[in-house]
Amino acid sequence: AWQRNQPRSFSDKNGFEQEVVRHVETTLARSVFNCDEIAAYSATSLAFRDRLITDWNKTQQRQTYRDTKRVYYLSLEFLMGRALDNAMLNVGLKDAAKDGLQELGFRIEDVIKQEHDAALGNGGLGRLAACFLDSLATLNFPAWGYGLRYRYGIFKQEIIDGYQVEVPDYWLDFNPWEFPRHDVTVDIQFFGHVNKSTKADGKTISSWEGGEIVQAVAYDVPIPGYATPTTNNLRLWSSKASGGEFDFQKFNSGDYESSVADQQRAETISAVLYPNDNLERGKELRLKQQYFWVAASLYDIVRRFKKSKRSWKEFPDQIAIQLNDTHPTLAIVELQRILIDVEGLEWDVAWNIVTNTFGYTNHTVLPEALEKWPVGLVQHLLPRHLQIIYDINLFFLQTVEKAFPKDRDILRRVSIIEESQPKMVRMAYLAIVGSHKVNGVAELHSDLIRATIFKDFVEIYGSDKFTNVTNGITPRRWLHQANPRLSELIATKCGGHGFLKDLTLLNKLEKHAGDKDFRREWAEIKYANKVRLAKHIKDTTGVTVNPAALFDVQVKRIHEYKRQQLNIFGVIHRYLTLKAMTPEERKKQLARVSIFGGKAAPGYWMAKQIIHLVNSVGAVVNNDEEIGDLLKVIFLEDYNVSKAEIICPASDISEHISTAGTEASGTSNMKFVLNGGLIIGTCDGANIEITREVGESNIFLFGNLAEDVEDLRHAHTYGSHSIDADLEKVFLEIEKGTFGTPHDFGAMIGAVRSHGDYYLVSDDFHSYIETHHLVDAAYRNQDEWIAKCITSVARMGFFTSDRCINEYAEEIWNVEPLVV
Ligand code: 26Y
Repeated sequence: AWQRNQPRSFSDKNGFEQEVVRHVETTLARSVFNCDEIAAYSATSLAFRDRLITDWNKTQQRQTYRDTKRVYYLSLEFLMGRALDNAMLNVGLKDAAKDGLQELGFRIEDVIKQEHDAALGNGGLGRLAACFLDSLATLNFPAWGYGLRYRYGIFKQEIIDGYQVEVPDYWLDFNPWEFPRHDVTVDIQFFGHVNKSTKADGKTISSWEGGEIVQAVAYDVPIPGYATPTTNNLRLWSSKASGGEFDFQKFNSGDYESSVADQQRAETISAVLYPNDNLERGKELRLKQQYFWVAASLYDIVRRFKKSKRSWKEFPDQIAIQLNDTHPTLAIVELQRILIDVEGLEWDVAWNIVTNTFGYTNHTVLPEALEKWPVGLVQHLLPRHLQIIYDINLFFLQTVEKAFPKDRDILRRVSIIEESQPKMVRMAYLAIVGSHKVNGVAELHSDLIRATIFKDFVEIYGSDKFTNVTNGITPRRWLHQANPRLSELIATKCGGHGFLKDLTLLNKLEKHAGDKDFRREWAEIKYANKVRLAKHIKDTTGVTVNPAALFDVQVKRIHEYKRQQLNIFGVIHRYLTLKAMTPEERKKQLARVSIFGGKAAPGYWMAKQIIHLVNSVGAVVNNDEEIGDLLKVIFLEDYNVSKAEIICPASDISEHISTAGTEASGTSNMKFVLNGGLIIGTCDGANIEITREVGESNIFLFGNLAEDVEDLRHAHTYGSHSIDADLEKVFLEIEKGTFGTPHDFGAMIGAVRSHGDYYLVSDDFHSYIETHHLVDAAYRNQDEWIAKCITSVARMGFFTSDRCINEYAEEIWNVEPLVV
């Protein structure tokens, strides 16, 4: 008899084991007696995937049936990391899987480690998108993510002779978490020309014709919420030549090679994630990626909307689209094009729909990260879109002119088209004009964009259009999954694991900060986490570090504004100070391990020099017998999400030391504090709000304030600029050749000494060193240190991405959860 092939489910250890064995024997076609860790990982993932499918189908059916408003989060980056551990925890069956795997002869940690990170992002912006998906599902919001299915994620970093080497990250060999939807495809047009025609009623309509077509194929990834059946969808587009495998005309006429070449050219679009973080390079292929992804996503969204047979004016009541930075800004133009050219709506009616649909999140004030595209390039690739951009700009400038008739300069300043040579399309301005809300990602950052880069727009639209939503992180991955023992300990004081869904419940910990036994257990867990990281350090670098030393961590993308150079100069200063001591004095010093990690954009030469200096200092310090355990300098290769899950729980102090006013928010600062580490930081980004929550006595702040940066820079350039005396000693030591060929580091020193010290390294150096002395002193009093850590964790409730998503839902999207 015919049987419906139900996705199999299980709810306990035995059921899990049966499913694993079934997948090993059938799906993988292997024998259970010949099952290695990779096969165990594959079968475990397939078993959990089957479980997710049921919930996923139900969620999608319910959302379609109820037809309530949905959120679409458009992001070129989703830095997901591993999926298996997360899936097991979210469905509440990790313990069952652990026992089941043990009976089959495997340790669950080893099985989890087999999974390749899904590394479809650079850093903070991409990881934020991943945390948001987790919160959206956990809070039962009807929401989809839309992104690109890159064949290569962010490159793998190898350190060879102290230098970064990039290795391609081919990750799709076996990916059980994606479902190809070969039936969900969209034809995407590029190039061509615009045809104008006049209809009988005298209306002119434009149509975009000719050019070439590339096909977008959907791949769906289930996003399970924590302790809820809601399972949302992340749809990633992959590019492929249209018209099947080959161009058959060429194929039959014997032009086999060029047919293959066409195919490859089409596949190039979704081939690789651009590895620049906060650094715009203006590559044509990137603009192609942006349009390809945006057009496919909008086609999909509009198709779904049309099925509901509602009138167009209801579009913004049914759909909210959030733009993760300016990367998807073309969506604004594309929706306007669909509405006027394809659906025949009047310009004003269409524009009203568009602006009520979109929200735009800004993630940076750095000028080098603001996207601009040459008008000529847009014209060539997307001729109709350029016309629409010009029309949007024209109507916008007309309203500005009416409102500010006396201000001649404002039109030039706010124009979407920059009248430069060549002319440029300013994507951030287009995003503002086409959205109903614009938000920054931390209070200081939102204040800064209102006061600086978007000041004119605040004048034009009023301040209500500009808002703040301070970033957050998911406590499921960043506490429960990364630090299971701490999560269990917290649960004993917070009435179970409810805090994972309502992070403010952490405040119940506060009254236990003085409890001796609790502190001891807390300290034991931190120590165990440090032992685990020490082992990772030993395995990957060969260096032995003492887990009893103070672990000082700075892991994030390498960028001058994040000031890893300040950190390493500080480390050299510490080394010189230790060297100058007598052996007796040295014995009294606190042992430290300085841990760095992070990738440099392949074309960012200065960032690569910083990596080289860290490694060169490590090579000297780590082999200095006089120093021994007192100081170790480690550069951890290939920092990524799964490494962060080992590193964050093991930190005593982490560094968030950007030049004030440059780091929009930062999110790793939140991860470290949530894992019971303290931070040393500048008054920048979310550090300021973290300070407000945890209290000034529980954070080590230093350095100049954002409001003083401009004057200091001015003084460097036009006044005299004297370098801090201790920093100068560090420079002289580098120049003596203590850390290898001094020439290698000439540019780094020159940037501070002779090129205006744009990032204020010298201005902040003294304060930085002094503050590190305070850290040492505080760490000596372990009882009080642990109390600070516990108190800080107790006060971190605000920084969950759940709070953040609820704010977006209320203030920007106007969507409600679909209660299960
Ligand atoms: C235009 C292109 C080159 C580009 C590509 C990636 C520009 C920017 C980016 C990535 C930016 C990014 O990751 N920004 C970070 O966003 C985080 C989440 O809001 C913030 O916490 C962090 O401060 C900010 O640097």
